[in-house]
Amino acid sequence: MESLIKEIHTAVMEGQSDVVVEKVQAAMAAGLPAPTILNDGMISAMAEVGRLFEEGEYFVPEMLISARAMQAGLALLKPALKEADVKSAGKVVIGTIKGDLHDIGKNLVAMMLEGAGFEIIDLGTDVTPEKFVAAVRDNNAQIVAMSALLTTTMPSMTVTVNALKEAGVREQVKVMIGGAPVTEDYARQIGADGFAADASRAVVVAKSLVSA
Ligand code: B1M
Repeated sequence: MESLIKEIHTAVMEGQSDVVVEKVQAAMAAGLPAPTILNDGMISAMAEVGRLFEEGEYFVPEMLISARAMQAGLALLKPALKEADVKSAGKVVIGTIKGDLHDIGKNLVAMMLEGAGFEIIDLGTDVTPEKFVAAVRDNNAQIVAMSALLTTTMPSMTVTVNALKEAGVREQVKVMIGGAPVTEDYARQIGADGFAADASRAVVVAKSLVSA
């Protein structure tokens, strides 16, 4: 039993999706509880990936393939996790800002957040302020997460923050932003609650925002 969890852990760290699928199926068939497989096998592996990334031993490609491997395992666990009533870390509405089609970093952030137990409502790319507002209302989200890769699309983040205020929902959500040209200073300037420079930091920031 324990060795299956270890094998899942290693396969997530090494980004071996097919092995993760095979071992998660075996663990479920062996009767291991879904939260144990998730927490001890997968989330702990992603935490390790995040640590290795911060230490410069893993790079974006490794993080991305680990995240994909985790997604493959998560897809199998999802129905069982619902039954087991695992408490969500919070709901996050995420999207790449209006005018911007870059989604690799945003997807990575969404995957890492999902891996850390957040429920993700992914609005995709080129997301208008109106769509962000509607998604916050419809889903009763705790966090709005915006990504921008172009200096020309960054101002849409301010427009979205203002749209949340105008719609009267700004007080019920925390806003976090990121993306290559985005900075901590910029986040402060536009009245966002948090900024993260990369996907592993995004998990830390999101956790601190929901517990604040
Ligand atoms: Co574009 N592009 N691109 N591009 N592109 C950049 C961003 C650019 C820097 C390239 C360059 O000139 N050196 C430049 C922007 C210049 C600027 O504004 N300062 C640029 C440009 C100019 C353009 C076009 C305008 C080119 C053109 O058509 N003339 C055009 C715009 C299209 C549009 O969006 N409207 C365009 C198009 C494209 C492609 C479609 C071809 C493709 C995107 C494919 C896709 O995403 N599906 C593309 C790509 C691939 C890039 C580069 C090469 C790589 C981006 C990437 O995926 N990085 C990029 C150059 C670069 O960044 N060095 C470039 C990997 C990814 C994992 O990192 O997205 O930074 P990143 O995400 C990181 C962090 O930023 C952070 O975490 C992630 C993981 O660590 N993060 C967050 C991201 N979002 C976060 C949110 C958070 C927290 C952290 O909280 C909510």
